[in-house]
Amino acid sequence: METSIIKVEGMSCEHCVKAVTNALNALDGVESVSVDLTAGTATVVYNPDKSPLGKIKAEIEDQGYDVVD
Ligand SMILES: [Cu+2]
Repeated sequence: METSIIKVEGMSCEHCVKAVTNALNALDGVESVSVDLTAGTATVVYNPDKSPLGKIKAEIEDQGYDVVD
Protein backbone atom coordinates (compact mmCIF):
# COMPACT_ATOMS: atom_id res chain seq x y z
CA MET A 1 0.00 0.00 0.00
CA GLU A 2 1.07 3.50 -0.75
CA THR A 3 -0.21 6.86 0.43
CA SER A 4 -0.19 9.90 -1.84
CA ILE A 5 -1.36 13.41 -1.13
CA ILE A 6 -2.61 14.83 -4.41
CA LYS A 7 -3.13 18.57 -4.90
CA VAL A 8 -6.45 19.17 -6.65
CA GLU A 9 -7.70 22.46 -8.07
CA GLY A 10 -11.31 23.31 -8.81
CA MET A 11 -13.13 21.72 -5.89
CA SER A 12 -15.51 24.27 -4.42
CA CYS A 13 -18.12 22.46 -2.34
CA GLU A 14 -19.16 19.20 -0.71
CA HIS A 15 -20.52 17.99 -4.02
CA CYS A 16 -17.02 18.17 -5.48
CA VAL A 17 -15.62 16.34 -2.47
CA LYS A 18 -18.16 13.55 -2.94
CA ALA A 19 -17.54 13.32 -6.68
CA VAL A 20 -13.80 12.91 -6.22
CA THR A 21 -14.16 10.59 -3.23
CA ASN A 22 -16.67 8.30 -4.93
CA ALA A 23 -14.75 8.18 -8.21
CA LEU A 24 -11.49 7.23 -6.51
CA ASN A 25 -13.12 4.71 -4.18
CA ALA A 26 -14.51 2.96 -7.26
CA LEU A 27 -11.00 2.29 -8.60
CA ASP A 28 -9.52 -1.15 -8.12
CA GLY A 29 -7.01 -1.24 -5.29
CA VAL A 30 -7.98 2.04 -3.67
CA GLU A 31 -8.31 1.44 0.04
CA SER A 32 -9.21 4.87 1.38
CA VAL A 33 -9.78 8.40 0.16
CA SER A 34 -9.80 11.54 2.26
CA VAL A 35 -10.50 14.84 0.55
CA ASP A 36 -9.73 18.12 2.31
CA LEU A 37 -11.74 20.85 0.62
CA THR A 38 -10.01 23.73 2.41
CA ALA A 39 -6.53 22.48 1.61
CA GLY A 40 -7.51 21.29 -1.87
CA THR A 41 -5.97 17.87 -1.39
CA ALA A 42 -6.94 14.26 -1.79
CA THR A 43 -5.11 11.77 0.40
CA VAL A 44 -5.32 8.35 -1.17
CA VAL A 45 -4.20 5.00 0.22
CA TYR A 46 -3.90 2.53 -2.63
CA ASN A 47 -2.22 -0.49 -4.14
CA PRO A 48 -0.08 0.92 -6.98
CA ASP A 49 0.00 -2.48 -8.72
CA LYS A 50 -3.76 -2.23 -9.26
CA SER A 51 -4.16 1.53 -9.63
CA PRO A 52 -0.94 3.43 -10.28
CA LEU A 53 -0.79 7.09 -9.30
CA GLY A 54 -1.21 8.17 -12.93
CA LYS A 55 -4.52 6.35 -13.13
CA ILE A 56 -5.74 7.98 -9.92
CA LYS A 57 -4.77 11.43 -11.19
CA ALA A 58 -6.46 10.76 -14.53
CA GLU A 59 -9.66 9.79 -12.72
CA ILE A 60 -9.65 13.09 -10.82
CA GLU A 61 -9.25 14.97 -14.11
CA ASP A 62 -12.04 12.89 -15.68
CA GLN A 63 -14.29 14.26 -12.94
CA GLY A 64 -13.49 17.79 -14.16
CA TYR A 65 -10.83 18.87 -11.67
CA ASP A 66 -7.19 19.75 -12.19
CA VAL A 67 -4.33 17.86 -10.63
CA VAL A 68 -1.37 20.05 -9.71
CA ASP A 69 1.99 18.30 -9.89
CU1 LIG B 1 -18.70 21.47 -5.82
